Amino acid sequence: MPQIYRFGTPIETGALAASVPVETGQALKKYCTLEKDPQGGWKMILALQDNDVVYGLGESMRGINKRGWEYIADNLDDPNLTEDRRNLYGAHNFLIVQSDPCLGIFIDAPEKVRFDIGFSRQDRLAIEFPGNADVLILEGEKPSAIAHEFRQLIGPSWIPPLFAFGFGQSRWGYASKKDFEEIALRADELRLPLDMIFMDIDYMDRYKDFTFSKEFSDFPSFADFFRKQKLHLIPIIDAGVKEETGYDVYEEGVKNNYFVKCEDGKTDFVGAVWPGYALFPDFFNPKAAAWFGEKYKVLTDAGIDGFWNDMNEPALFYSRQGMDRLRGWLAEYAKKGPEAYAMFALENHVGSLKNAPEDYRSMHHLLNGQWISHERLHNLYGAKMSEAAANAFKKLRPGLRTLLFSRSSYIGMHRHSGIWTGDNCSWWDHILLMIHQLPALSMCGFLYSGCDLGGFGRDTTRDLLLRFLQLGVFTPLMRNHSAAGTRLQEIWQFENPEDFRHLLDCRYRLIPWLYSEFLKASVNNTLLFSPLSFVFDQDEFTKEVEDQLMLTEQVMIAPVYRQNAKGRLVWLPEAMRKVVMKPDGSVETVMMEAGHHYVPYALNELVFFLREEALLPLAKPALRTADLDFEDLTLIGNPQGSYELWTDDGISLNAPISKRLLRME
Ligand code: MIG
Repeated sequence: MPQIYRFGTPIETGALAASVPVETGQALKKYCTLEKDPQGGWKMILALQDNDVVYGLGESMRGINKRGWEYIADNLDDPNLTEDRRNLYGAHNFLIVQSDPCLGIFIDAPEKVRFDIGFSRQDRLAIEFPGNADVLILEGEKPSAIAHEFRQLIGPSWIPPLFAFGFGQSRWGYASKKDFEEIALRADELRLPLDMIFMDIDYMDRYKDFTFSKEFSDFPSFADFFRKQKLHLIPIIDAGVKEETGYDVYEEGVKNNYFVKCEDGKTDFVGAVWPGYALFPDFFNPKAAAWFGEKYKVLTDAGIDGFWNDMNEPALFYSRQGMDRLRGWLAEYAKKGPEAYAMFALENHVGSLKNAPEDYRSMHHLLNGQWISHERLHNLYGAKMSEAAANAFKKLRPGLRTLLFSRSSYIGMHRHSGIWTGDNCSWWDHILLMIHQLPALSMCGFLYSGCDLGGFGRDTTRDLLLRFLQLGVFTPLMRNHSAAGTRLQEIWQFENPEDFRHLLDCRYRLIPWLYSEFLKASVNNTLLFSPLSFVFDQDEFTKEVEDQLMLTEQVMIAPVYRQNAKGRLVWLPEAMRKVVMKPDGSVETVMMEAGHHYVPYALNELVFFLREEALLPLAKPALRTADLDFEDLTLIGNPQGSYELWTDDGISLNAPISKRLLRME
């Protein structure tokens, strides 16, 4: 039986959708030792045996097995996703300890939580959480059962519109109409499947949310041009609202006290982000949330049906107070003249302006009639922004699904939004990072997710982009996105675009199946991606496999993530059917014995594995998801097998699902 152990008076986070019995926090002692720290927080400590594995933590660094590092839930905008990072953009405080018995642990608290998973001591799991927290404990026989139970408790994962499974082209820096038109044009010329074109911050008038630069003054007709080609423009919305007299969003927000305040509860908190000085909507105030949500109307009225919410940790380049502090310090420093470590002191003072803890501490929200510091609910801010948007869409686009994904997140947000995993780099290791994150995201309900394919920061290469796409073929969000200033990364920047086209064709051919499996995973609260060990739990070696994934219980993927490799070693826990989708459009399947194999995997083919009993439908290639024929399917796999295909209309909220049993005659 799931059980909540309650400490203090936790803030309502909305993470759980089901009601779970509550006991006093002290009763947690039956699972662990419990220590109180002088600041009022708690530390729970569990012993780890040699063979125990710890899974979970959604979007975080390191492996599928989280042992051997310390992770901190503290949503942060920092684009350096190196191995030693402790906190990323989202707080997904759920983990599964595979031990005897298996335990699921969810720390439901939107402030800082520290997971020391064998960092201080290899044989110990220590979780430090604040004085106000709900600790949910699940017991089960297997990790997969615990994951399933957790997903039931947090409620069904959000289902995006069908077009969101198409390919998306994006780049920070597209600013002119021509930039966007060019994408449609080139994709057309090269016959590249495409459904979405993303608009980054440069479509706005000086980074003001819900405005357009001069270039897009006739936005509705501009949007129409793409709609006619069955392409979806997906604009970005940032959390910070520019401080500017005459700007309606700013003025209305100030007048109605809709922005986050300083400690005094009166002055608006001002931080610098892309628009310069900016204010932050207080999404915890229902009126402010409804008001901000309404603002998407200028875009939905123009036919826009998808958005990405960015900078909602919220990211702070610096604050007005921080800049004042720096000025004071610099004046003093200039008087003194340089001393030892001068450069470090300077760098530290300037660098620590960014996302400064004292700024987050000074931000204040009025919650249930009481002023509380942002620090106490920091990890929920981005989720609340996306909830505001999702609620507004119900009115702005009644009965229709709207694509939405967010950078910052908290468990619970998975019921109305997806995520992307932020500013990765054009690094081979970041293919592996996505492989590690996908199953953990599934455990936390974030089924609609993906990374920036090709890598966001730094320069990509042709082979890296192809390898990223070979993984991206399987991730619900499949988007090529890159940062301004990096090497151009659209497919047409590279030789032999037909190799890329083939991978996109593979994706579109797989969409009926992928979408069907997505629906099942959402409705049945099952994992879309899981570690091999969740499915093959009799086999000890699979616990060590960190570069292959199960995508549903029937398909195994083993992407290549090393440069110049012409294939890779693959572990088959049982006899499986290797599927190769060849560049000429043919599909080769061959049974392989259980065991270790070197499997060739060329840049221009798609390789994956089916369990022996599995049957999988493939559609004919199409250039748009809307043109996919869900009736005209080829079946591959077990000649005696069957497949239940789930479909719906792909656009309506609560669309009825129809189920069709497919068999090879
Ligand atoms: O500070 O809008 O993660 O996808 O291209 C950078 C510009 C702000 C961060 C996002 C990235 C986006 C970029 N944004």
